[in-house]
Formats: sequence, structure tokens, C-alpha cells
Amino acid sequence: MLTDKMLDKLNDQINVEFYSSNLYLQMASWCETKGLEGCADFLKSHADEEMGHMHRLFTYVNECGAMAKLGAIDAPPTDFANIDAVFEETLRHEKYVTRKINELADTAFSEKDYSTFNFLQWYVAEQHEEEKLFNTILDKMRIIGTEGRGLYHFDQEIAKMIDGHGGGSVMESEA
Ligand code: OFO
Repeated sequence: MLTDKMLDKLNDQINVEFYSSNLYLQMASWCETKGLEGCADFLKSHADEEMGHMHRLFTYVNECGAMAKLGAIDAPPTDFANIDAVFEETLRHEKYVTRKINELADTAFSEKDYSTFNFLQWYVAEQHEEEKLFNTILDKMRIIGTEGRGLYHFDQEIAKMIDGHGGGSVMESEA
């Protein structure tokens, strides 16, 4: 059984995961307008992955006999200075999500809700992967560069990551 405090925080996280999905989908749209098909496809795929994160929480809350509640979701930014700014923002956002997951785990522990604490371990591990993924992309960005032909090569490299981690979700690969 979930305490009111735990339920509120899990519902907040459902909202955060929706926002993550919308953020990456909006970024994909920006990439499309710049002719960056590889980045757009990668970000669309990652937006789907975030919906998987939302669904996992949604299902857990309902399985606990509580009601998942969907709140208003902030609109994501639509303007980015360049592709560097897009991926810098992805890493900044994932660090924020990691903090939110840590707060949730902290609440579960202090509420002595060990079932939810155990459930959240998947997200703890996932956030490690998410930060690693976007750090890898920023490394590629620095090595390849995003000026002139570098931008073309960077876009191609990101397209290749769709079938590696970042395209497929951890949930899918576990199935
Ligand atoms: Fe990108 O991990 Fe969920 O939000």
C-alpha cells in the first residue's frame, strides 16, 4: 500500500517522464527542420523510451491499488541555438531526472515502503545508463565536431546509435 506522500511523488514522476518524452519529441522536430535526420530519428526513438518509463510507473501505481493521476505537462522549449545546445540540454535534463529518482528512493526508504524502494531500483540503474548515453553523445560531438562536414558525420553517428542503447529501451531489451 502506498502512503499519500509516496503516491503524490510517484504521480509527479509520471509527469516528469511525460515531459521527458515531449522534450525529446520536440527536439526531434527541431532536428527535422535542420535536416538532421539521424538526430531526429534517435530523439524520436528516445521519446518512445520515455513513454515506457511513464507506463512502468503508471502500471505500478495502479497495481498498488491506487490511482495514477495525470497532471498538466509544461511545454518543452522549441528553440535551440544549435545541435550542441540540444544534446547539452539532454544531459542536463537527465541529471535532473536522476535527482528526482533519488528523491523518490529516499522517500520510499523513509516511509519504510520497501516494495516501492525495490521497484525504483530499475530507475536507479536506468538513470546511470541514461547519463552514460548522453555523455557518450557529447563526447562524439566534441571529437567529430558539428561544423561543416562534421555535422553530417555527427548526424550519421547518432543514427547508428538507434539500435544500440538509446534506441531500444531497457524494458524492451529485458523482454
Ligand atoms: Fe531519460 O529517463 Fe526517463 O526521464
